[in-house]
Amino acid sequence: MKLDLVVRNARVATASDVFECDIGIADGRIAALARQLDGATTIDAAGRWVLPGGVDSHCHLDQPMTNGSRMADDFRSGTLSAACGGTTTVIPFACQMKGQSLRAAVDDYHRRAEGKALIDYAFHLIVTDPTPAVLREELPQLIAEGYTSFKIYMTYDDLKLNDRQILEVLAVARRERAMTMIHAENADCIAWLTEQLVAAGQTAPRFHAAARPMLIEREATHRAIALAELVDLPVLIVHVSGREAVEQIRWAQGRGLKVFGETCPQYVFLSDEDLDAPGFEGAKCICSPPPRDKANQDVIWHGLENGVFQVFSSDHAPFHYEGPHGKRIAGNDAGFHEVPNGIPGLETRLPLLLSEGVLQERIDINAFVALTATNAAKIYGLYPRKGTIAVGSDADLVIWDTDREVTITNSMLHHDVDYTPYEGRVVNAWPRLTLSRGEVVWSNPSPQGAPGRGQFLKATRR
Ligand code: DUC
Ligand code: ZN
Ligand code: ZN
Repeated sequence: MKLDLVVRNARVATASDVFECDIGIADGRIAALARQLDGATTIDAAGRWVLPGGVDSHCHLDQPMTNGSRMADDFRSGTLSAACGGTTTVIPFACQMKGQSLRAAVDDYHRRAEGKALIDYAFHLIVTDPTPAVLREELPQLIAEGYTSFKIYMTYDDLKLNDRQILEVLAVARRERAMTMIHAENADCIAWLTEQLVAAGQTAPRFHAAARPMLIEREATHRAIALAELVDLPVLIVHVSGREAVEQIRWAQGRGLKVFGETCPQYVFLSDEDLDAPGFEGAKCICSPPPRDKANQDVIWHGLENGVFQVFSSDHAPFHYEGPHGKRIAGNDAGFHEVPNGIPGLETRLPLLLSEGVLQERIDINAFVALTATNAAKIYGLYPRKGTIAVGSDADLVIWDTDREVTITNSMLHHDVDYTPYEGRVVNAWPRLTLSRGEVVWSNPSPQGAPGRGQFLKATRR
C-alpha cells in the first residue's frame, strides 16, 4: 500500500483503547494502523499522545446579532483558532431570524463559511420561527440534505419558542430522526428578575448571575426533558452549568430517558468570582447560563467523570471587550442586561481539559477523547468519518505536548477576540501538530494551510 504520510511512534488513544503504532495516511484518510510503516513523508510523534482531532459541536461563528453587536470571529479566524487548539471539526449554527426562511439562513451561512474555513464543518440549525412551511417542508428537506441537528431556545426574545412550538419542532425531529439541542433557561423568570435588579440599580456584571439563578435553569431543564418525554425523543441539554440541572439530567437518565448532557470549560474553569472582577472586567465572563460557584464546578467535574455528560464543547460566542460592537455596545458601564452573552474558547477548550482533567487524573484519556470528539461525532451524525482514529476515518489527528508549562495569554491565540477569560492560567498540554485530512494546519507555533480548504460535512440522521 502506498502511503502519503506516516505518523510514527504514536501513543494513540480512542474513546475505548490506548495503543502504540504508526499511523499510515493515504488520500487524507487513515489507511493503516501498524508498526514499521513506510510513507512518502514521515512525522515522528516520539511516543507522544496522538488523539483524534477535536470535534467542537457548539460554537458560534459570524452569527448576525439583532442588537447591533457583532461576533468577533468569522469562519476564517474561528476555524484557524480551532485548528491551533487541536480541533479539526466544528459544528457552528445556521440561525434562522424570525420571519426568515430556514433555507435562506442556511444559504447565508454557507456563504459565510465558503473560502474561509480552514477545517471541516457541519451546521446545526437554530429554529426560531417554526411556521407551517418550516415544520412541513423546510426542516424535513434540510434534514434530508445533511443538517440533522437543531437548537431551540427557551429564552431570549429574538430566539425563544414557547412550549407548544417546542413540541411541534420536537415532533418533526422525532419523525425525521434529527437531534435536538435545547438551551434551557426560563425566559419569564429572567425578565422578571432583571427588571427588579435594574430598578434597584444592581446592574454590575456580577448581577448577571443574580438574574439567572440556578433554579431557572433547573426548571427549564426539567420542562425540556418532560416535553421530550412526551414526544418520545432523545434530546441534548446544552451548556449545563451546575448541580440543579445536573440533577434533572441524572434523574431523567436514571428513568431510562435518552437525555444527553453537554457542559463547557466556563463551568469548570470560571466562577462567580470572575463575574465579580473589578469595574466592568466581569463582562468578559458574561455568558448564559452564568459560571457558578466553586461547589458547582465540582459537580460539573463529577458529571464529566461519571458519565452524566457526553459532550464537552466550547460554546465559543466571541465578542470584543473593547470597541463599540462587543461587550461595551451599550457604553462603558452598561448594565449586565445590555452586555452581549458569550465568551471565546475554541482554542483553549482542549488544552484546559487535557491538562486539568487528564493530567490531574480527574478523567482518563479515553473519557477525554469521548467527551471532546467521539461522542459529538456520534450524536451529530459525523461518525466514523470524524471523532476517532480508525482505518477509513479522516486523518484528523493531533500530536500533543504534555510535558511543558504553557501560560495562556491572548496574544498567543488565533481568534479575533481582544481577550481570553483564561489569561494567565497555566496548562501543561498544548497541541504540537494538528492534521486535517492528512494536511498540517498547525505546527506549533505556526498555523498552516489555506483558508477555504475546510469542507462542508453532511451529517447523517440518528
Ligand atoms: N447560548 C449559547 O448557546 N451561546 C451563547 C449565549 C447563549 O446564551
Ligand atoms: Zn445557548
Ligand atoms: Zn452557544
